[in-house]
Amino acid sequence: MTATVEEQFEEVVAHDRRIEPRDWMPEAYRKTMVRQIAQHAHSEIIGMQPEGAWIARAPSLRRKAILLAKVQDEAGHGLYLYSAAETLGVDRGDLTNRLITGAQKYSSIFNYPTLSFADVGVIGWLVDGAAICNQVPLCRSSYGPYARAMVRICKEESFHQRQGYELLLTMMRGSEGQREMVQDATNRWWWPSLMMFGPPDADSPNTAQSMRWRIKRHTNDELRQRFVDMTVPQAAALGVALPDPALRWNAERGANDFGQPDWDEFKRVVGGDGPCNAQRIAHRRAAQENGAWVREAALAHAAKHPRFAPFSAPNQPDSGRPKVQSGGGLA
Ligand code: BYC
Repeated sequence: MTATVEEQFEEVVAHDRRIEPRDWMPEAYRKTMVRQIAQHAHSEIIGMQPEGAWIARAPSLRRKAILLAKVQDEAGHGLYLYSAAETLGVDRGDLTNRLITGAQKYSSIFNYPTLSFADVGVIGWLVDGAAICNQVPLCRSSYGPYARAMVRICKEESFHQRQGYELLLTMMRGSEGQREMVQDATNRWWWPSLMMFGPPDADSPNTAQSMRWRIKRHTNDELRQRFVDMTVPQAAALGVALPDPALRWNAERGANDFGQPDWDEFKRVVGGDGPCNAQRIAHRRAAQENGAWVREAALAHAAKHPRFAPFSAPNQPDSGRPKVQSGGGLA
């Protein structure tokens, strides 16, 4: 008896193989993937802003070059992720509109301000550290294009985390004022970093289904615990205190106990009412509007020279344009 498409889908997921763009998938799976990948892409693009604000004020040419490279990597991550989303039949222009109209979310973490250059180091250490914890398991996510994008992204995130930690180590060897800046930045970014993993499992409406589909490989709370356990010895080596009086080693569990972030604050920030939400969206909207002429020029050029036209996404209706073969010739 031949298997139904549903059975084939379940079989692929159950055996840890990958769902590819041309495979049949349940509509709810497709929607979940679009939601998660788009949110992730938006986070990378909005995430350029807090650190980007320090490029022109970096304290040395070396620090400026490192920061510039990191922020450029984030743009690249956004682009791989929008490409992965397009394999599901959505259009990146439409996704950007959904971001700037508030119809789609981006990570809460990027709605906090960067007040000193120590924030650049702490973002690398804690925010990229949390991103690595969350994203390494996503390299085994069931949707092929997302899992593959994640492999490269994680390699780059690892460089980002090291650059942040190295900056902080340098500052901690500096003046008393520099050590205070590092401690202050750690105090401000610690709780928002814990929020990056999403709400507690009991309040996470999407986790159970995403785990069944092997989109997510661990729950929000499991990853948050892993992040805390990974970060505690790093903080000790650096000589900074983590601002949580409840944080202590629990020998019985073989893990750290720790306090809960302010989940009301999380809801406010995700709902659009964080310290920098309006500024982040206004900046992104201005970039989209100011770049309109570039997109128009690119489309006009592509219309005149069809071999430069973008590929049509497999799940989209054929655009009617001549197809480009892998060798570059027209089909
Ligand atoms: N912020 O049921 P849940 C980076 C939403 S960028 C805002 O647990 P799920 C970097 C969630 O979307 C890293 N919203 O959801 C870049 C859902 O809302 P909807 C970004 C959040 O999807 C530049 C609702 O709350 N990483 O590393 O099962 C510089 C309920 O949540 C947040 C990713 O995007 C949040 N923190 O799990 C430096 C990773 N948390 O859509 C660094 C990929 C939850 O139902 N994404 N929400 O209305 C994921 O792993 C998962 O989507 C999440 C949430 C763990 C984030």
